[in-house]
Amino acid sequence: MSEDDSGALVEEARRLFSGRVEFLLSAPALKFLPEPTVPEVAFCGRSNVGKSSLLNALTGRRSIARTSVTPGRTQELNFFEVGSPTQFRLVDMPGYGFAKAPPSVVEKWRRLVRDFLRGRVVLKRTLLLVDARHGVKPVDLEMMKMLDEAAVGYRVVLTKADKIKASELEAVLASTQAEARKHPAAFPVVHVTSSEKGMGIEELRGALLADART
Ligand SMILES: Nc1nc2c(ncn2[C@@H]2O[C@H](COP(=O)(O)OP(=O)(O)O)[C@@H](O)[C@H]2O)c(=O)[nH]1
Ligand SMILES: [Mg+2]
Repeated sequence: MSEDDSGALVEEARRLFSGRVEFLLSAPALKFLPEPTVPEVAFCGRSNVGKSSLLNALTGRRSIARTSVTPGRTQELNFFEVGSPTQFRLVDMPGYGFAKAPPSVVEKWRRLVRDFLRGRVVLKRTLLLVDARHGVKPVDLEMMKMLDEAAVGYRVVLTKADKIKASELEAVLASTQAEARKHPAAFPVVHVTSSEKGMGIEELRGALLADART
């Protein structure tokens, strides 16, 4: 894609995301999923990674997705529609890696997420969020493996980039990129974002729109 094209894409994405973005429904099990009528892009990551904040930053809204100080409470897939008429949906997947979750809760999470990833025909891409302060953790590797096995292409997105020094960010970006290259379904290019400072948000919006249209 030429630079002109990607500029146009970013602008189109900006317009789209500043228009209609609406919560559709919350699905605690697969039987509650909405009809697969439009493309979808899903978001996943450890609890507290900044998933809700990123969704809010992308849509330029303060609280389309609820940010929370009590991580690991929601075990649902939350669907948001973008565009009028709806062009695609964003899917907020339940966070993982929360401490002290009973095995039954973890198992329920695993089944819901795995079955969604494997069976959702309209799912175009997943964004896997990783806290820039921590880098890829064992639980993230498990998630990457699930995505690889479901053959769902994913982008690794570093969050909270404003929280660390530039030199540290460079190091974590390099190691995350190296990890991504080992995974067949992962994009080799890792995104760097800060929902707080707006860093990387425009580009990610453009990438999302391109993903939804693949
Ligand atoms: N400094 C900073 N803090 C962030 C950023 N994104 C999220 N946070 C904070 O991290 C915490 C968890 O964010 P949240 O979006 O609720 O995470 P979620 O559990 O993954 O949905 C909240 O206190 C947010 O304010 C960011 O880009 N920069
Ligand atoms: Mg959240």
